[in-house]
Amino acid sequence: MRNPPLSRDKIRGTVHVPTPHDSAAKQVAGEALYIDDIPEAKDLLHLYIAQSEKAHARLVKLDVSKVRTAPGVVAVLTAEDVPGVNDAAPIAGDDPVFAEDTVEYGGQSLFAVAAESLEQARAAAKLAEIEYEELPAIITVEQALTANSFVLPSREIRRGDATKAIKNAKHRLTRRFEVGGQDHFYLEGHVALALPGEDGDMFVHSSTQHPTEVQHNVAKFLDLPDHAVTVEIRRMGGGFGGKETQGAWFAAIAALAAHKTGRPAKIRLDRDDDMIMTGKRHDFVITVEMGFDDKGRVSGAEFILASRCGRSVDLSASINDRAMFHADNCYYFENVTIISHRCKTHTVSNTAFRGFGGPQGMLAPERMMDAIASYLKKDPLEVRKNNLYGKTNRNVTPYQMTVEDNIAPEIIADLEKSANYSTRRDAIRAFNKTSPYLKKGISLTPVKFGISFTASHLNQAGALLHIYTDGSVMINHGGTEMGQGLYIKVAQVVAEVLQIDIERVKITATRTDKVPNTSPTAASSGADLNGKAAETAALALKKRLTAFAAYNYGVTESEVTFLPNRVKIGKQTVAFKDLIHLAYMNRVSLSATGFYRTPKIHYDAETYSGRPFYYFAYGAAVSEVIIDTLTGENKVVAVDILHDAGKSLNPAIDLGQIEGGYIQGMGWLTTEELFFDDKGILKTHAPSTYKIPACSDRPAIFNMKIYDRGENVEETIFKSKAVGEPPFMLAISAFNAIADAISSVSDYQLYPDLDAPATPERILFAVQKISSASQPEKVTEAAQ
Ligand code: MTE
Ligand code: QUE
Ligand code: MOS
Repeated sequence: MRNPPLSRDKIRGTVHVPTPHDSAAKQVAGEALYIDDIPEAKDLLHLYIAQSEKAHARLVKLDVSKVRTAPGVVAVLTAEDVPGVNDAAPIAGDDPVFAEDTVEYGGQSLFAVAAESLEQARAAAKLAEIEYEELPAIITVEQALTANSFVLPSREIRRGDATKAIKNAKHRLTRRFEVGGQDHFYLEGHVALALPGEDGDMFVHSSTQHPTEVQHNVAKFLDLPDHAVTVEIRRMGGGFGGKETQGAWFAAIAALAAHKTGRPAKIRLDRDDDMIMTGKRHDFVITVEMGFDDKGRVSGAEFILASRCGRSVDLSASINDRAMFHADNCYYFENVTIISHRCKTHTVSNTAFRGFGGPQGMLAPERMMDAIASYLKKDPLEVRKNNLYGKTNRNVTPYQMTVEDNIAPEIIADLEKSANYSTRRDAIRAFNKTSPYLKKGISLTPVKFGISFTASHLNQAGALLHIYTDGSVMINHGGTEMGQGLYIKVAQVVAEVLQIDIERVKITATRTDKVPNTSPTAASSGADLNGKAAETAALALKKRLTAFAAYNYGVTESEVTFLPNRVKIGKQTVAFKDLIHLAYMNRVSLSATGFYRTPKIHYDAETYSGRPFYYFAYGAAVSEVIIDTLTGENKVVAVDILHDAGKSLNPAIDLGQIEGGYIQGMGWLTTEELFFDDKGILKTHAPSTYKIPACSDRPAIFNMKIYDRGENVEETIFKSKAVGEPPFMLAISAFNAIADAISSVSDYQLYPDLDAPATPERILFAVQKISSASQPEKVTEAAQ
């Protein structure tokens, strides 16, 4: 065998190297294919869904006969046409795809029209004769609490005696605040394309984070075994949690149309329909009471977290659990009670959204730290530091997990310094003294976010790796790509293990027939789980190739070394692709699967105790804002972030996640306001009334850094940490900075009541309230 060139010792795109997203150039050029870009077959049917106009009503009449005879209509699908089970819920079996006797939210699907064109389907849907008998509708959390309306029983975590500790504390404060929901506003709305096959088989392209669940739901809906249904997703135009469960409804409808007609069928929601029909982040009403000493150290804390779940369970159990698990954030609360109410309302069923309840839970202690600091006339950062988890004591969470990897103190200290926190805080206070209308505010908030699905069984993943005879490699795994860079990270892992350039590694669409029984790509664990599964597969092939090389060249296995794009075997060196070809000629299998399950985690869902998380991801942010006290207008002007990604798999991707997460969190807490009228109808269902951050809202000063001492103490994939969700919560600093700016109006004597999102309207109200309050806020000093 001839000697290959030995020129290059650097391989492109291995781990820890900033490597561009595999789709970036294609996305910019418009060449990346989404489901709606797949060339349409001549006989493709287009689907439109007719929606309920009432939040809660009995369906007295649903007559679709005029729809059936409308021009272009090929089929009309109602609950009666479902051959299997009329449900596409993830867990509880309570999400009918088509309404039966009653409707439980405005926008609920009544029936679907399949026509030659979307325009025809939409026009025909209007011809249905529908009569409702309206029933009393519960819309808000407060209404649900009054009516005892819950989708699930209330839950509680309790350690020590919080009531007593609060009573005995020198100071105590109570706060109530509302936290709004959030629409996912992915660029690509929900979409599914179903292609009928032989024997009743069904192939579905679905924009989903959970292809396996779509497969199960389509199979159940059509009364088919799972093996008859294949689901594929190459990429989503954003998911953010919104495509974890509810994409199944649309996949099921497209599949039913294909099943009934034998023709391919597509359903694609436009923006308004997507916003009206599908679930969002849970909004919460939160009450917190804390007792504390002169230093602001909390001795007792009581949280009541009540969320709007909507009409069905969806993932509300896990979401509200995660809210409870993050009500501590980075702080040790010795005596603590966390109560969670899961309210049933006649609104769309709320679902996963980046952070998965964590952001809502975490806002509670972060608001309280500032309220306490204001009350004690201290720097909020000092109060925070007085409450941080310790390294060896004061380090057990309310759910009995020991915080072993606490780097919050270091991250906070580094950021405080690099962002010039105290100097800027002083300068802002000086500015506010002389500026009558414009007021500035600043805040530093930390994040500690638990990594792993709290539903422990989901912490598993599989991968499939092929090497072809030309030395090119194909990797497939159970994770889905929604823009977060999972595919490139997993390809980097394979390139690293096999020591080959990333260009040799083909990343292929996620399909249920390649890797079965997958978990949703969620809980930020996509790279942790699928990266490990891919590593396992690559190591298996490497081991096989090593054994073959040793045998073939008559050396020991320890004399076989994988060098960049080549393999050293004894004294010889052969190109990777030549070794592969040789292995094939000698009948060595060049395909392997890999499997991974997260170790160490265990947790008792009944008592809320154990180790639900493999580890924590940390970060901290300083945000500086300016508000106009005459108009309520506001702007985040400067942001400094220090975020822990462990040993980052791909610093370029991770910085993108940090920036995107912060900005999305900023939108949630400042401009994005969902408004349901008193009949429960969503009035903000388009960008005209629902404001996500624009490019111009990106802070002019935006310093982001990955914590360079970061290294996962656990054996995660190349010591990296999950990064998808945690940075979202860094935006809490923007909200608190706004509150700080408002507080300046009272010369920092009062801390404002401010609900999220801090829209100009709310800021204006808060400013007015605080300026007119002549009395200090109502607080009770404990009798000593
Ligand atoms: N980034 C982009 N660009 N698009 C997305 O839809 N989803 C977020 C986060 N980052 C999302 C994203 C959410 S909700 C999660 S759980 C993680 O990515 C999922 O991907 P990962 O586990 O591979 O990080
Ligand atoms: C974080 C998450 C998820 C979670 C738990 C977390 C998540 C998710 C589920 C889940 C739970 C039970 C199921 C299921 C999904 O749990 O995204 O299908 O049966 O989907 O801590 O992000
Ligand atoms: Mo992310 S909310 O776990 O999809």
